[in-house]
Amino acid sequence: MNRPGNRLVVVSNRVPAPSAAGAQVGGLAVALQSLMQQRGGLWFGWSGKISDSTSLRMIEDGAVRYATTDLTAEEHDGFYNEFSNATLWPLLHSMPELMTYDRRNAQVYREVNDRFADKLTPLLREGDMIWVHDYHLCALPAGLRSRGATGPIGFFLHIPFPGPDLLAKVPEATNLVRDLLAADLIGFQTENDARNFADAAVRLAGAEPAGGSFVLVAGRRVRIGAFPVGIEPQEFADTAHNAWEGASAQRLRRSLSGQALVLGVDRLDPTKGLMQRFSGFRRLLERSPDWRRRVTLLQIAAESRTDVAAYRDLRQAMEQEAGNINSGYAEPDWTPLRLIARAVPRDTIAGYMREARVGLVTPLRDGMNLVAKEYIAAQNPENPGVLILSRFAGAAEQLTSALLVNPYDADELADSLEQALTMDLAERQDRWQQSWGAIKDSSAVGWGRTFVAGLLRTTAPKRAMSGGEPATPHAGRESFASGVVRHL
Ligand code: ADQ
Repeated sequence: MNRPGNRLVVVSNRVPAPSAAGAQVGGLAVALQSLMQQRGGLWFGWSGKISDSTSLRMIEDGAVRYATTDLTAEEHDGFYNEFSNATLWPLLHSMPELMTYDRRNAQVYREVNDRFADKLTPLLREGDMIWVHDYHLCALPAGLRSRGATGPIGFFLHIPFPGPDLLAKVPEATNLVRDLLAADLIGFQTENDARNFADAAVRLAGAEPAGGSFVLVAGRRVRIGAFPVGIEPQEFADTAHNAWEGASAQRLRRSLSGQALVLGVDRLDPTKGLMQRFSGFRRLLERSPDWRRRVTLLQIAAESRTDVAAYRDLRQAMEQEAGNINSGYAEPDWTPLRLIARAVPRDTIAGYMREARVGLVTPLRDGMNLVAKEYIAAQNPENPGVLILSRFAGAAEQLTSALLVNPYDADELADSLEQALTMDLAERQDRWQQSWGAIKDSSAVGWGRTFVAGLLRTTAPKRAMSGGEPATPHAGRESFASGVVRHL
């Protein structure tokens, strides 16, 4: 049932509508879905289908109303594959060497954002609170305002935000920063991302520091804050506990014949550092022959964005390097590296995580990285494994007791693998306790509630507010990056 007061309107590129084509129900969609089911509301975005139809498809499911629209083949290419995933994704991850840029794709991106604004505006009601998600929809806050939306608008970026020098590599980036500033609250995964955005807002988009975490834009106060995304830790722990005893985990265990399992679980994506991870593993086998036959790396890398050239190239390169490592080091009874290039069911992965002596999570750059938190939640507290985590993942700000590494440094990866594989029980337990302590009280739903409450608070003095957000026992952490704009 809809709560009285502010209806929540979530806008995201992919929408987990019950019958959406290609809906990818990841951790975040599940979390937002629980929040939406509790509050009721409208969820708007792309249907996942490609067609020439521009009409809206409406689906009611419990308290949630889904409104989706198709993309044309040209929009799917220019907006989704190109400008979102081949320009903004690498740019915002500070990997401009992977970036392609074409002004025409930037135009298609803007047209799709405008079309979303056109379609959404007539569905809006007085008092709605709009929450826009991620890099596909940076132009939407301004698009909605210019069509008359006056209610609270929040925006959350799930991926990192770079410094202003990098942003300058994409001519449209300045305009997108300006468009985002039409929101009332702009959220990021870490304080560093929030600070970078505040910096860009002031230097490139004419905003003025307004004390604390606020900037002033044409007389309006806009709040910029860090809202680290969480998982449902206890739920994941229970899933892992059960799955570890299930058939899949048992088969994996038998196949290892006592070898230590090192596990990587990622989307197959150039930001996840998969080739560098393989180099670190190769370095371990090269310089410490003792480990041969005693350790196996299982890398599960779900294919994604296969229409983008960099993703296809990465898959080929990974297959080649996995083949090289195996042909160079394998024994008749031992395969050092097992590579699976597809998604594996969530509970099966949870069971594998509990089995793994080492969780290898080494992105070159990552907004948060939920796999790191899932690995911690999956462990047996009596005999936990060790997390090796990239310093460049947002999760490293919270999981400081993991072995933190520079993913580009093959020797450091090999050192950390040895350290993890030989770590005594007391140290493993101590590190795990600290990591568990850092994640156990936050949750994905709590994260959503905290953002929504922050949005209501940010806009409360300006707009009448009839429905407050109840406090939640598992609130997500909220940090309005104290003095985020003070240093400017
Ligand atoms: P992603 O880049 O997709 O998310 P991540 O945070 O690790 O990265 O979330 C991936 C989710 O998919 C996890 O729940 C994981 O278990 C699952 N997954 C990954 N590989 C899988 C596989 N091979 N098979 C099955 N499941 C798999 C983006 C940002 C992140 C940010 C999240 C949430 O890039 O930085 O943490 O959004 O905000």
